[in-house]
Amino acid sequence: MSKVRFLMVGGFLGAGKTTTLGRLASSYMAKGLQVGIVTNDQATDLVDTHTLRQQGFDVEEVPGACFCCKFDDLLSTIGRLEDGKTPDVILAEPVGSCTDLVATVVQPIKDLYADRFQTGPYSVILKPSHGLRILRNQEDAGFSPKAAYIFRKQLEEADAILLNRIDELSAEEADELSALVKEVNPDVPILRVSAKTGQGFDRLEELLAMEGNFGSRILDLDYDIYAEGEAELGWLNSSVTMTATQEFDLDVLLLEVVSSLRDRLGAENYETAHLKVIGLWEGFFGVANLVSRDSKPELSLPSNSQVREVDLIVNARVATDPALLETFVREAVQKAGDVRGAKVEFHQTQSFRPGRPVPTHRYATSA
Ligand SMILES: Nc1nc2c(ncn2[C@@H]2O[C@H](COP(=O)(O)OP(=O)(O)OP(=O)(O)O)[C@@H](O)[C@H]2O)c(=O)[nH]1
Ligand SMILES: [Mg+2]
Repeated sequence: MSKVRFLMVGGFLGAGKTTTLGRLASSYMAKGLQVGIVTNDQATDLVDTHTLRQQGFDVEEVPGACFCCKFDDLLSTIGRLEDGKTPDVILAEPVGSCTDLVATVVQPIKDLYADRFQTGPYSVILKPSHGLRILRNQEDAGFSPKAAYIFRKQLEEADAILLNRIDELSAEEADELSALVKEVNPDVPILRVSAKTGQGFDRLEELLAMEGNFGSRILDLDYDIYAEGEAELGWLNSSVTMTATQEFDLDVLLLEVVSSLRDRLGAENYETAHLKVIGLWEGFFGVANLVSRDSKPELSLPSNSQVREVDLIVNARVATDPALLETFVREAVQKAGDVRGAKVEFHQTQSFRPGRPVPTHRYATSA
């Protein structure tokens, strides 16, 4: 039996992992390959799972904690993707505040499941907005030194770094980022890509097809700093239904919710790592995002539709108190409902600070 290619793409919150996996999945499928995608989050109600499913991909999720702490769930979830099918490629997206994935996921897969998987390079996406501020050691990096520590560690363990959003960067910024990455991980290949436009993806696919002993940069990691850095984030997943008597523009609603949250959080100087809202109704869907305090809210996937009713899922990762974040999200969604004369029903809201990661396995040396 041929082995399944296991490709995990990491990177900080809002770096472009889901966009990258969607683009890779489309390209592999166009070449006749069967692809399964595994998403991951600290809670349930994942915008990413819905976003990728709505695009027609075969997706299963590992909710409740990161892959490293739910290693057995990761394997059983991949098993569900294999149910009645024989995927050629499994694409896995870890939680964006997670690191030490080589020691806790790649190494155990290589060692314990060598007969089942062939592991490709572990690539990590560099998010330019926070990357420039953190790697330059700017005072206004937006996150504390502990969160910055996680950001650097993510880059340090990568087999390849994807310098994303190249469509927006000047040549000088891209050169500076490449030089800063080299200080963290000197020998790593750096690919300039745009998950949005597809620029650089031919080279990325060539890289991901390479054979070799990947996943061997095992980190020297202080789990206290890691845990404290993660716990500085307020994490919120919320599901809501909005029902109006008159039709309204779904995309305008999605952008309005993200924009009003941006204003509210920005006024208090709370740094956003990623704020995303998906609206779903009868086969239509749209997604709006905010990836940092100083970026513009954007409609990453427009629905181009008018609706009277919509299911909304809000996922927010912001450096603030989770209870406050929940208040802000409730108020923003309620306000958007009120101006449309809509009934707003909150179904489930989980808001918390991520707990200390306790990996199922941790390989101190390369197997
Ligand atoms: N301009 C531009 N925008 C991008 C690019 N890649 C991703 N984005 C946007 O960045 C935002 C975040 O992208 P995602 O793919 O959701 O990021 P992620 O890393 O999966 O985020 P989390 O799962 O929350 O950690 C979305 O608004 C995307 O449209 C890119 O290459 N260029
Ligand atoms: Mg994602």
